[in-house]
Amino acid sequence: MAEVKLSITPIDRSPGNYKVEISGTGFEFAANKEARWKLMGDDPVSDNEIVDPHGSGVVAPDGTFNFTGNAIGENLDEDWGKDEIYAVVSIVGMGTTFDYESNRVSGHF
Ligand SMILES: [Ca+2]
Ligand SMILES: [Ca+2]
Repeated sequence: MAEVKLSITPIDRSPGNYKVEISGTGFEFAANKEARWKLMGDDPVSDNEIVDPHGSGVVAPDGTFNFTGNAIGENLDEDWGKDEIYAVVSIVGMGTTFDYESNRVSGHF
């Protein structure tokens, strides 16, 4: 089963900066296809897209991918109080676009 994992970790000695890692497994059906990723803020009414970072890459022949980006806390601060961030990975180039959501990462960014 296709699965996307998101992790957000503070960067040492760089206050307010975070390393974002998006990894996927089980994407054999999309081998060598393009995967575009973005981050979203989870909210009760409508989820907002995080402007940066975002990116794209290619799904490996074994159905995995691993993308990284840098985020500033200001962009991840999607909410008053605690923030809930998740990644959306879209597989393109297959006629239909397939979207996959990751786990939620909570924090005070
Ligand atoms: Ca929220
Ligand atoms: Ca916040």
